[in-house]
Amino acid sequence: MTPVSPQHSPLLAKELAQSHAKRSLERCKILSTLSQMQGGIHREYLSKQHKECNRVTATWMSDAGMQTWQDEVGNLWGRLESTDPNAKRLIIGSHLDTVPNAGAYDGILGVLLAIEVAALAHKLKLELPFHLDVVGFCDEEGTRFATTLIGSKALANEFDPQWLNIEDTSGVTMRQAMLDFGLTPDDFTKAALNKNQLLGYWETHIEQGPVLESVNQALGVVTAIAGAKRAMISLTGQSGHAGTTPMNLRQDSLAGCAELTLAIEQLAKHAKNGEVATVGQIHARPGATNVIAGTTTISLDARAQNDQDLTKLLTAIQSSAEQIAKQRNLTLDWQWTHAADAVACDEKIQQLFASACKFNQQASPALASGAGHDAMAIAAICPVGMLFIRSPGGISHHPAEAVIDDDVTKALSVLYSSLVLYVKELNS
Ligand code: HGY
Ligand code: MN
Ligand code: MN
Repeated sequence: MTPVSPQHSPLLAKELAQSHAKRSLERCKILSTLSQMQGGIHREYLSKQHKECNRVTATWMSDAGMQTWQDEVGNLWGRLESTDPNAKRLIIGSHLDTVPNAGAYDGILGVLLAIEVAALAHKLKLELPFHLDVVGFCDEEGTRFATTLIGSKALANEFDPQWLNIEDTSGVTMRQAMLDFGLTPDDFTKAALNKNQLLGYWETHIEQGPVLESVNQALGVVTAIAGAKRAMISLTGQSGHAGTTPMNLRQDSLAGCAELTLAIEQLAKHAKNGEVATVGQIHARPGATNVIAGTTTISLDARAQNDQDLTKLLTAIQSSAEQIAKQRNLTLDWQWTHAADAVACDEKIQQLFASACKFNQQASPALASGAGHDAMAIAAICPVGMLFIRSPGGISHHPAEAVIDDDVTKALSVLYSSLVLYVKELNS
């Protein structure tokens, strides 16, 4: 390996960028076939498809000259070693799990672009003053076990042992699913990283919203990631016969949850700073056409650009829930399932990405992220930065999720330029 010298220009040759970007898109398609749903993409934490995805992605990491391993909670790792065995670590990556009926790029493309950067650094014999560690997080979406950022929180030593008892919709606990996957559940603490070894965490991700398209830009540099809280809210009344129970004598939990869902929508709509709140799931029991639902549970996902606005919105939602429960003579149960504070991206990493964009004659519009990302959890142990790629139509968490090939080429070029500029900065 030769030290970074003039021939290591921060600019990647266009044909190299194009060929490696093309390969990352081909690999997104390959990974999208590792799905647990017919006719669509769905790969959840600790599924057989997750195991196969880690296996396939690890082979691509090895081809890129990396050592590979899987950690104690199922995150996949690849390392392009520094010549200095005691070097610190720069982590680049994203997540390999998906929502149900997902697109092919959310998370996945970020991991595969990180592998391409490592492959290029290896091919171009870029000498690294740090270990370049690529991570494929095991669970960012949090759709199997209600809680989320499981893999990244484990790195930050924030894996909650209570999670091991959470059951999925089939009644399988996380503990059992980890055992079936070949993990030792109680070893989760070993996945935690030593933050003194970390230089930073970079994540490339599709924007999943309309902003970059609205300014006709391929890339953007993320300033902050919205704070999020999730809860499961249950109202319990009285199950009863749909034909014989007069309307004025009912304690209908489903009607109560319906009223609360609309109240949640109105409270978020009338909030002032772009707050959002979503009820994505409703589960009525016993769930028969001719039975008044005794207990109904709805999911709540609420987000805001700062923690004060989020607290204000959630307080209003909680008091509305209490009011509806009282008026309808229902019992309210509120279970928090996830909380991630709003996170500011590191200024120096933002500047590095902006300089790299400039090297590549790219604008670098700054924007906040409404979507949550693993970077939120990693921010607890090192500086984080995110590079966004335009989402045509702002569509995501949907099969129509797309990227523009040339935008991916630009993202790879900027990511590679960032790496070379960062190496030069550390060597200077
Ligand atoms: O829900 C989110 O914001 C992310 O896509 N998991
Ligand atoms: Mn994502
Ligand atoms: Mn997502």
